[in-house]
Amino acid sequence: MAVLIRGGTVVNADMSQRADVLTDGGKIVALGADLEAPSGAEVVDAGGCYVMPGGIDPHTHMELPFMGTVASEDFFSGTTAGAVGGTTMIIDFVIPSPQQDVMDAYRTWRGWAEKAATDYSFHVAITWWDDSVHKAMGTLTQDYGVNSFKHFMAYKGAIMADDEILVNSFTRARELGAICTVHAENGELVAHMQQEILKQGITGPEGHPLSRPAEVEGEAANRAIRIAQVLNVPLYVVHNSCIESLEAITRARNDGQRVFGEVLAGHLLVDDSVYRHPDWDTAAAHVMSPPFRPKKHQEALWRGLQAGMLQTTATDHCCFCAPQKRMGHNNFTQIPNGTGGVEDRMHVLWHHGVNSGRLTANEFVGITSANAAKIFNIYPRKGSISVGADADIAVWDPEKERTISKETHHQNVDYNIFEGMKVKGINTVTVSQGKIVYHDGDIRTERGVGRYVERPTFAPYYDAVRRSAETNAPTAVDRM
Ligand code: URQ
Ligand code: ZN
Ligand code: ZN
Repeated sequence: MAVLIRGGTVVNADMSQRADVLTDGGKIVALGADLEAPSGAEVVDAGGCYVMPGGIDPHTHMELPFMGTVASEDFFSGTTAGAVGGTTMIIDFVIPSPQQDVMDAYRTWRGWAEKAATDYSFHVAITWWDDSVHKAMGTLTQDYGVNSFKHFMAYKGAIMADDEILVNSFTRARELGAICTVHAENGELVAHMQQEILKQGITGPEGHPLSRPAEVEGEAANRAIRIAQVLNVPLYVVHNSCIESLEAITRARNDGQRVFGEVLAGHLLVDDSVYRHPDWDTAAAHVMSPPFRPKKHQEALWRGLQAGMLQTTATDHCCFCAPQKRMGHNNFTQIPNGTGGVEDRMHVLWHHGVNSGRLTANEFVGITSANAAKIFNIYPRKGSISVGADADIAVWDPEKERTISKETHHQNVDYNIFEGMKVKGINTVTVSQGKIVYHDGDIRTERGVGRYVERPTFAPYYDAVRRSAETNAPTAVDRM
């Protein structure tokens, strides 16, 4: 089925142009003026609208088993909600339990994701280490299109990667041509601070941010950056929430180190006052890690995006409903960590990013799609409106308004961290794999049509490193 998107302005990360867009067979097949609609094609009038690459959310956790429960959003409902909001691909996480066979975990998550409505991929978390993990990393990069390995430096006693695991895994990732990603919070400090706060009799959600101040994140971000520097492996720091981690990334990037930073839409717009809300459920709904921070961090994060020190935006969509959050009713350390946002990310970033003048429309495409595609090596198949690219498209009406609410969102969670927020500029049409999956309130997603997207390793970079190791000739890499 062909789709002709007529009369719009194509907005890519690098340029904009007035052009019609023709898709067929799931690919973009033509861009140009006054394109003819093949017989049987669906025609979308994009007059006055922008035609942008579908969003890529590089950080979600659909149906994640975590802290004694399972996230309420599954791969079908979550990718549907994403499509309603203009996002056409997610990168989720395989998170083996310590001692769990990594390939078994990978197969389990692949099974869960088969219900997805739009395309998806997986970062694989390294939560323990032995020869089997070393081997599995090779299998995953060479046979399954995994080029990114995640490390939780938080969550002691559960999935925390200590320095030994970081060093082993980072070394292996470099050999394989993969990128390392980290959840940067010092898990030892968090565990200690949690007990200290409980001893003071603070058991409510207000204890959560107190147990993981920004310094805890800044230390871990810098430690991961330094380990990556010594081991010469690229690093991607997920959900930067504070000045301290942004400063660590900025220093490293100014030194020419290959470090990338992600920021959540939530951390850009929600502050720590939520934890002092008188309603327990409301405060607990916002318990996620790193926690929402005082406002001063938000402006710094926006500046980080504007300056190019942070390259991607995500949601860390990991939903738990009130009954689940109440598992921690007497002890904040037992409140399942996670919040939603996959449906609202692009809307809130356009309103507060582009309408505010902080970002251009092209930069918006960069931070919501193209940059993640480049970093995770699927550009320009994804993240681009160009001939040959996947036909994943958001038709964006800059005049259309929406008020965000749990009453009207399509996320399977009973709370919305952007509740009541009025935004102007949203997608009216979403195209995934060349099919219209959303059109002005009409949701047409289909269970199970989403595809697993393989992501190749970064061979040229690592070939240079490998050659230099063999010939001892210094390369640009060694001079970094
Ligand atoms: O830490 C994460 O990224 C997962 C477990 C989601 N939860 C969260 O609080 N961020
Ligand atoms: Zn995390
Ligand atoms: Zn996460």
